[in-house]
Amino acid sequence: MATAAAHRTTAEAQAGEAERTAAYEAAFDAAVAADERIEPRDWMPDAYRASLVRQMAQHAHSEIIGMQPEANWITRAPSLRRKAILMAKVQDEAGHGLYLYSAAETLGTGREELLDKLHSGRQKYSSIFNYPTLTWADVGAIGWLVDGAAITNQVPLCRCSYGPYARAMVRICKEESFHQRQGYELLLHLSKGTPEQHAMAQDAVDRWWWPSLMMFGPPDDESAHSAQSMAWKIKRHSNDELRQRFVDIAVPQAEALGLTLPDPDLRWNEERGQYDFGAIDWDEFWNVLKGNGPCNEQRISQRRTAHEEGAWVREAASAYAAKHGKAAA
Ligand code: FAQ
Repeated sequence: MATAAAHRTTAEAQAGEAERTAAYEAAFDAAVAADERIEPRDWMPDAYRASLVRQMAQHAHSEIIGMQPEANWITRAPSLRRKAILMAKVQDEAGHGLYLYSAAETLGTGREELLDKLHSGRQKYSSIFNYPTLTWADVGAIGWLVDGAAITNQVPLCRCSYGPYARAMVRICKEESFHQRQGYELLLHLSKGTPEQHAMAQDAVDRWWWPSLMMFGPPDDESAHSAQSMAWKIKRHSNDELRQRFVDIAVPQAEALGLTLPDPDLRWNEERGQYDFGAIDWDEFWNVLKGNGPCNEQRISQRRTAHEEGAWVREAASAYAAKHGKAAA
């Protein structure tokens, strides 16, 4: 008898739990449908939380790894003005990483854990940062194309259903917009400069164009996460939609710069009201994701070294916080 009663109690408790979860789930779905923000203390499906951590971590890692290709040129910037601008930009990227790691922390995942996953290759960062910056014009091409692609992808993230991520994106997009314009202005100067400078600008655009298109992720029919992320309103547009939007913005800008985009199939499609463009080399993209891009090893080893060399700063900050009765950083 006692055992039957115990079973009944367990079954009742399980039924009650399932009912509560269904009610939480219905409230979550209704909030997403009504375009309300999900906040850290709200109930959310485990898979929603996990997918957000995955995307936000990859985004944060991209910001801090993305400091490396341009930082390579700080000491060789051609003037004090250019050096100051580039330093400010690279510093901004560090700040973006911090906002995003902090936003990910609101989901219960600490920065140490995320950095550990980056350093051990268990989490990704954007494919674009595995390409080398060979000349000064690359700084311009990164600003114009890479930051331009980043803005196109990130403006819709300001309306992401998860509040802390959406709010972090507002400031990030404002700063990316400044970055994009500095790159454009730099390339304009080179393009209108000496024939050698023009050639250097063209060469940089030739090398950065296709990898920039790959930043938007695989084609829609190969994008594992898009359908669910769009249903949850984490993503508002598909990878291909945003890629097309970027191409349509970039073509007239290239004309104004006096530079050509390295795609013989690029042409206006009157019917679609959009530009057609050539086939992307997806083998190259997947290969870079697997770790075989030109700079993958260099980027990760430099990141690990920077982390190890910064250990004393973290220790000092923790000691200071302990001394002053604050929570350790
Ligand atoms: N690189 O199913 P999907 C910047 C992975 S901007 C590497 O389509 P999803 C600013 C993807 O994670 C760059 N991996 O994935 C800056 C997934 O793998 P998983 C960062 C990529 O999430 C400028 C698999 O492929 N921006 O840093 C890439 O729905 C200048 C299947 O893909 C963001 O992270 C890629 N390009 O869509 C800094 C924006 N694409 O996780 C310095 C936020 C896809 O299953 C200097 N993220 N993968 O192992 C997003 O909008 C999305 O995550 C996408 C990918 C659109 C990137």
